[in-house]
Amino acid sequence: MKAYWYDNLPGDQREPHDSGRAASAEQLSKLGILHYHLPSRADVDALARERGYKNRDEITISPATMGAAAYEAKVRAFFDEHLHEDEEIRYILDGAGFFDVRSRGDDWLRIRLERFDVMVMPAGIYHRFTTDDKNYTKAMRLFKDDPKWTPLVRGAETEENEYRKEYVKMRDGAA
Ligand code: KMT
Ligand code: NI
Repeated sequence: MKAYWYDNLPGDQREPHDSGRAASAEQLSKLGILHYHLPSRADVDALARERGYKNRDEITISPATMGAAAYEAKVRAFFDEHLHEDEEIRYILDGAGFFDVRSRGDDWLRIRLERFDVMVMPAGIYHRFTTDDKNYTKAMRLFKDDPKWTPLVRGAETEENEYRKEYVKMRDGAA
């Protein structure tokens, strides 16, 4: 795991976009994000159990598994800023990927996850995802409840979403 401020420069989303300014574990935890490196699947199962997760799936995001056109569409869709109404865990099984999350000041923090990295993202945080320039992420997605897994794209409606409001209250209280 490596975290830094996104450079906001134009160019392919899959490039690192590293501004050179690192983000600390403390900054991430203040946003409600937890991260671990868990090479043992049993540890991931234990984390899921402790946090009350019932569902999981595995996804391989690559042109080889999805087909080139579907892959490009998926990568674009994941990069559309959104939130979920439930906490979610992402466990990278192979390859790597970037999660961008919004800071308190509404800037992008980029989190690079590699094999065996785990991230717990709180409900209501605005985020987006992309593969890197190797175009390959194999990940386990763990979620508590099926319907709440739906991505809600940022807009006037999500600003009024109760999970969003709850998250902002938590985040601003933690500062
Ligand atoms: C999300 O919540 O945006 C995703 O799950 C992206 C794909 S999982 C690596
Ligand atoms: Ni998401």
